[in-house]
Amino acid sequence: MKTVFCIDDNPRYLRLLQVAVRSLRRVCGSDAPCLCVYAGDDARILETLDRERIPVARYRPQLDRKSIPPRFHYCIGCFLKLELALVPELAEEEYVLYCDVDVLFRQSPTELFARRPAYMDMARENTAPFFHDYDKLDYEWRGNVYVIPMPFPIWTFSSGVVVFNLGRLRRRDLIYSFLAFCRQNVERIGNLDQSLLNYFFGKHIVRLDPCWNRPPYHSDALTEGRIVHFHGPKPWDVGKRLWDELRIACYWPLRDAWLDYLAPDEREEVEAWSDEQRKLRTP
Ligand SMILES: [Mn+2]
Repeated sequence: MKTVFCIDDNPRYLRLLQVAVRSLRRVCGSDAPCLCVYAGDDARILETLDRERIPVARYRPQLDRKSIPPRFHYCIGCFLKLELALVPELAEEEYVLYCDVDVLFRQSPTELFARRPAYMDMARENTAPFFHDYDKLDYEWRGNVYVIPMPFPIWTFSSGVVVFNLGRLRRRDLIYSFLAFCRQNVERIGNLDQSLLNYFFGKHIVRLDPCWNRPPYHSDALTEGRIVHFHGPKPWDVGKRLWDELRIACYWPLRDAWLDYLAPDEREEVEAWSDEQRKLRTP
């Protein structure tokens, strides 16, 4: 099974991707199949991917700046994972392991590669179940209106690590129906790509063990985290007050483990990002 990552032109995503792939190769071997879906045009990024021997699929998303409202453009790259079923380079893949670039592999995800989800498998996010302003969402597709009742209370699955059944999404154009739902409901939902997956696929999502998507702020992330997900503060985010309460437990040792994958010049650049934040922080 291929491990798939998605980036756009944010240079910090590139740094995250490099560490994600290096750690994948350390635990799975240097020939572990992977693919980076890239929705940008920056020659320097392509050069770095080439140097790093990361295969690239250049892709123009359907959920683009025209169909996604401007207030989400700052993080528009997060929607890319929703379209993996349409990426030509993945047309032969029935199943893929999608990972956010802000992950660190600490053990081979052999168990994930063996999974054959009906639609998709994801780990639960450690949030309380919640309710939503809408008790149903509707959308129109190819002349019909569809209504999706919300599975209240909603237990959210994290979109940071997902085993996708791409074959299933391609069958009967389900992917196009889902993208119609996304375009028409992105303004009504809370949490971007993740909510779109949770609300549309609801009870079809099967739960993964939390060790496959462990945030560093869990007290047992060092012992239990097989894939650590820097959900919240990224490894250079050491200053922003907003995340003070998330830089706890295993954040610091896992940040060190992440930094250890960098070459000296790369590390210097990341430390400079951290210093910028420390300077901005007022006593
Ligand atoms: Mn993430």
